[in-house]
Amino acid sequence: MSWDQVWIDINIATMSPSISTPYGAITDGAIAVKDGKIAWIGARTELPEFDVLATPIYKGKGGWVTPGLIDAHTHLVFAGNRANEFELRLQGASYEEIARSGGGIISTVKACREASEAELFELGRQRLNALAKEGVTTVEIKSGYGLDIETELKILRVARELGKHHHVDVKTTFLGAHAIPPEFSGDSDAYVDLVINEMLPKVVAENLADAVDVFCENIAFNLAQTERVLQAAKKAGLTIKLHAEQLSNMGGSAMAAKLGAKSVDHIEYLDEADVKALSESGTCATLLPGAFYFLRETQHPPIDLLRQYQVPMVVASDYNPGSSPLCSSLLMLNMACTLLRLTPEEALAGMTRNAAKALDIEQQVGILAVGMHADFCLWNISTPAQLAYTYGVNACVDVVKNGQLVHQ
Ligand code: DI6
Ligand code: FE
Repeated sequence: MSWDQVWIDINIATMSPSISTPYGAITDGAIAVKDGKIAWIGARTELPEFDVLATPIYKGKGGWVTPGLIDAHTHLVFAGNRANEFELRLQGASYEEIARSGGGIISTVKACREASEAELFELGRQRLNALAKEGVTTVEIKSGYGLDIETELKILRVARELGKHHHVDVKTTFLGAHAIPPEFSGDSDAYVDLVINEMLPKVVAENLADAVDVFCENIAFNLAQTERVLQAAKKAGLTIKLHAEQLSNMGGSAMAAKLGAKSVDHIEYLDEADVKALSESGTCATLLPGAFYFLRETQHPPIDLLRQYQVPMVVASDYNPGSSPLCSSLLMLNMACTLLRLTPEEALAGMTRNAAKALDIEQQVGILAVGMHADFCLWNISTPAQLAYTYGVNACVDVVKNGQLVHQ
């Protein structure tokens, strides 16, 4: 066998559903990499003969290898911060009150309109580095803090550039319908027209987005407006997803599921009929424990129903300055368990296998199996549950992206 590298002295949480052990685990395993892909994976004792002198061999000191983590929902390109609103909320104001009085998303929009592409790039790069240090190898980044043509395109260009200049793969999502900008206050339909007729065609022409998202909520866009945007996105050949059922049940999830959305995100207020709709359409349910925590939400997403109907659960950071200023994927694994009551295995699946489904990249990443990208992390842990159990001492030892050892 001629391989580019071989990993031994490792345990492997493959997260593959075709291996029946918890975490799809292979203890005392080995991985061989060739041309950026996994060429062989299995028990060390079954590793075929190979040229040990000509092949770099990496020893994992008995740690665990997992698929590279995938943060499938972030808003990490933004300027400014909202610490002042954090203080207001601690004095009693609600997130919705702040949003209605021109703060909230709109205050970040002002900062983003003023920021240069270079400034946004540098801010995004630092945040991407923080996620990468914790083993994230793929991230989704949304626009939505521009709300005018120029700034929406600017944010998406920055997100694309980040992907080109960083080992972390970036999937971009156009979220022009995130909030109603002040210029269109009182005429949200006209803003939706702008999103559909002017922004979207430009986004498509420049190939700036892989998907389209909408914030369907009583403080943002109603069901009919949301459907118009998603239909237009589908027509343009983009995948669709939705911020839905975060603060109330607007029916967005069921509608998006019917349109074939890849995921619906937040979903604290999802009901059983909605869950059924997701399971019928194969739509993922993205849980965002950081926003749940930071907004001190008390309505829990219906985890038992999602399990019952076998809807793939995704866990993501929702990293953003308003509702989840927490730039850590590992922290989300912990919160998904402590706050939302996922098992550590479900949480890890939510940041690997299921996150890949939500981003439509499950043929390449998300599990460790022959033919998949060699995209994995080595952790200094003695059991995979430790990833969700503890937080603060970063156990990520090595990251391999497309067969390349990343030095960070
Ligand atoms: N839901 C959220 O939690 C974020 N966007 C959204 O649609 C919040 C964005 C912000 O407050 O800046
Ligand atoms: Fe979000």
